[in-house]
Amino acid sequence: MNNNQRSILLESSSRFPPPPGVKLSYGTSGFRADASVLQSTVFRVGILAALRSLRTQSVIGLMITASHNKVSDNGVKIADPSGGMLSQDWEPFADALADAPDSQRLLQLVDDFVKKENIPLEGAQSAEILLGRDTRPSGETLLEAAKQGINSIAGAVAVDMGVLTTPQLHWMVRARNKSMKATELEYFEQLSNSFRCLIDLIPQGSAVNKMNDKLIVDGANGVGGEKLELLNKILNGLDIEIRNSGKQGVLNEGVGADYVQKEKVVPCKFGPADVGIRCASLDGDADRLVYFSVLSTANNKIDLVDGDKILSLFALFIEEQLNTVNKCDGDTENKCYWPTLGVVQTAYANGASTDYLKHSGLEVVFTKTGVKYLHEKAAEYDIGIYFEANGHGTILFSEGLLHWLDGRNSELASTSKGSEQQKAALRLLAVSKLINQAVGDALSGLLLVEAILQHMGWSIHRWNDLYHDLPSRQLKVKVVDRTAIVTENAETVVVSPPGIQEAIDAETAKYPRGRCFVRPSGTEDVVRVYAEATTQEAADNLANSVAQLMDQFLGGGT
Ligand code: NG1
Ligand code: ZN
Repeated sequence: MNNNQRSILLESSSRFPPPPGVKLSYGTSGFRADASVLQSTVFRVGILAALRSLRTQSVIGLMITASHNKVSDNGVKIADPSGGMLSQDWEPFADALADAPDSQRLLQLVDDFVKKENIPLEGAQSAEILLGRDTRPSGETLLEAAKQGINSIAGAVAVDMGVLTTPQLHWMVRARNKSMKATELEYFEQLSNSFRCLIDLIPQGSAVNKMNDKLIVDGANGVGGEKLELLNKILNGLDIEIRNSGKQGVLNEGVGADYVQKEKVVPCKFGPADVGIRCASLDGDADRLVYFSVLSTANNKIDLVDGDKILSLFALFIEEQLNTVNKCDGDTENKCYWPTLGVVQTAYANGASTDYLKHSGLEVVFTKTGVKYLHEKAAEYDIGIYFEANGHGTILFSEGLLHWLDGRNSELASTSKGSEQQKAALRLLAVSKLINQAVGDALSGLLLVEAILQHMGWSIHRWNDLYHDLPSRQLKVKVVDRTAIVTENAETVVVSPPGIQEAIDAETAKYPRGRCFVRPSGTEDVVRVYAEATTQEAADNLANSVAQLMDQFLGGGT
């Protein structure tokens, strides 16, 4: 590092001293905390993003959001060149950088890391970082801190893309690195064109017209509602009403996908008048999507159609199209290609969904909680479909499969234009363009759900009847040090502190079909408890007893 770079870094970092006593780690989804303590972290993530861009010689993304957390929180995360999450081997450096107590230590860390990673740091190479933020009031100041971090590295340029959903920013990073146009308009056009394509390919005579009813979307009072209003203007074939679009009401307060999924009640501005109508909820940065319908009985209860069921719908549709495209008649047999198809879930997936997917003949694998793990696993297949129960997920297509589908489509266009096989190939190609290949995206996921429901001629009730969820309960427990809990086996077994797993097992054994696990949250200072059983009462009791065990073993207070 030359002296000029050294003095720029020292000077700028002295303007962003870390708040005393705050220790953050790059958890499930970047750094998250109360917005008031994040200035220095975001500044340092700006430095990190610039170094990452120099190292990869690619465009990098930096997103300021705390997703479904309360409005006073905020957070920051990096999008890698592929549009995915920051490579895990850089996370320890991210942690060290965020925790450096002063400018000198920060400089030392950067110096060592630059040498270790061979990063060209003398300004000879350029770096470009796309910045996005959600609608949180703290976003603007934090974005400024990120810019200053980026500007502290010679040759690095920050490009402010404005208020965006998290998946929009990831999509833009991916598109830029594929030398494609990457504005918001292009994003909207890609979504609306591929959606239109799927609608145009709906088989004649399917129950489509009966399905052409209204969808009501809860925008969580965040960026998703705002963006859906824009997208809706260029869509046709859908009747969407948007509520909680952020003009009134507080972000994520009594609204949004996280609230709806965890509480299983209607969000604000929904009620008895909506009984029977198909409804959907986005989260605060629009990377999660759940559907629901309002029940006619009182108490604001809903029928929840969660990420597991979105996954099941997508998997059924993809399987059907693969079977059709490969329908081999005689001499075309050698043209068949059976891609690997994998479904990825976490321990939070409802047991009934896993049973259903397995009985449908699908390969189901499990990873730890966190999109980075699911995404990585899904990328091992030609088609990898992943979803968290909370509604975050997408479908990944391998380049090889897309190439084969393109070829198959051209060939069928000349031999049997308009055949079912060709239509299936076109549908799969359209899905690969509609669904965000970078990260889970509520807007593109919503359009795919809508297209598939129209294709199948299904109501939300028919979809929800694919299988029936086992009753479940999720609780949070505040403990002295949540990192004391160490898990294995996709977080289903606690290996430390000793004795906890045995105690959980003993409790779980009391309930027929009982299942229970605990893990430290990566985004909040809590231990999460999940329990499943054959009745709601049993699931609640199991969760409560295990929450008490956490208290006994780890101290704190529930
Ligand atoms: P943590 O706080 O680590 O449980 C939550 C979600 C994750 C993921 C991240 C990122 C649950 C149980 N956990 O993580 O699935 O979405 O937030 O936003 O929903
Ligand atoms: Zn989110």
